[in-house]
Amino acid sequence: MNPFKVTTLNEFILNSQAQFPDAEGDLTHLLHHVGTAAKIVNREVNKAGLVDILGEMGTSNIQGEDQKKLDVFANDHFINSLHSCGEVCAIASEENESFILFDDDVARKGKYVFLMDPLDGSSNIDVNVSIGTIFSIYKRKSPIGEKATMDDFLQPGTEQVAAGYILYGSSTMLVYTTGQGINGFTLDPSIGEYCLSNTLIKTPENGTIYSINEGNYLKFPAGVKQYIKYCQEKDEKSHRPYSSRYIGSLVSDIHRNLLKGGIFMYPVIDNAPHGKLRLLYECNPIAFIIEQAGGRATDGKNRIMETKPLSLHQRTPFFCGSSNMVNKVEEFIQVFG
Ligand code: AHM
Ligand code: MG
Repeated sequence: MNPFKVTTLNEFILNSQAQFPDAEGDLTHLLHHVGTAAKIVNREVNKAGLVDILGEMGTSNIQGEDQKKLDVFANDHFINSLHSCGEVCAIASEENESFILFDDDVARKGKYVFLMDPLDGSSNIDVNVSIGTIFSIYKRKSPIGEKATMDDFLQPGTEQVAAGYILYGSSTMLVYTTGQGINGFTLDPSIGEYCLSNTLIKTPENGTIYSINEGNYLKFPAGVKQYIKYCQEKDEKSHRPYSSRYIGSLVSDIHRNLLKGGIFMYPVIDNAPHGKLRLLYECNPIAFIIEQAGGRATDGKNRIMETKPLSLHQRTPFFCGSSNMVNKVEEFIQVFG
């Protein structure tokens, strides 16, 4: 192996495209734009403490949550960048009630719809804790050349053609899949390029980390409470008690567990009877990544990616990570509810 060989994201996606002689390069072009938009968001995230971009915008998004200025910047920036790329006919975002239709001649010919949470974990921005962008890409169902429709977005996760996340952490990473495994790229700020750092990531079948907001313990279903007890019990063979780790930034919690092995859980709770996380632009893309790494993602009973979406901002309970850990929590849910 040549120690000086660096594979950049753009080189990697071009090489990947070359394996499919019929590919027209449009997804490659789109992924390139995602990477570039994320670099600019990363620049703003990094200097957030220096300029007046921290703090609340004074408006709320459609879910009644306060919007932070960086949320708004990331949302606007991804929308504009993906519009200019010409491969996307419409975008759905956590920050916008309805989808955004690109109704010009070029974009109407775009083959893809793009769904995103432009800046997830935004309550962590002000305190300099890692945040992320999550994205999901589908081929449109509506005829190319016409206006995109809601049905283009309400496809099950199994139809995703690509998905990924960007982690704005101690270093910035882009992790994505097109269904041929997952690869991770670390942004080298000195050259401004994402460099391949994690090839064909596989997550351990058994992990020793459980991630859940235990402050909600009293509101959890009985099966989840019993599983947490199981995680805390001593058993040398299964390396219990497990460690509890919870950042409150989905991308960061998932990324850590992906590499180390673990389970992330956001169940239904009394005041969130359908769970908190959104199916289309949080759970489905993460589920695609985790499955490609050999893990599992379910709502406690059913595979997340097979859920038929009914609305853009639909929420779902979410259990995701090392396959044997997800199997185990499902057993508890089946017995105790
Ligand atoms: P957001 O999209 O408003 O940022 O909320 C999503 C975040 C996830 O990143 C994280 O897993 C979860 O909400 C944390 O929720 P809680 O604070 O209820 O534990
Ligand atoms: Mg979010």
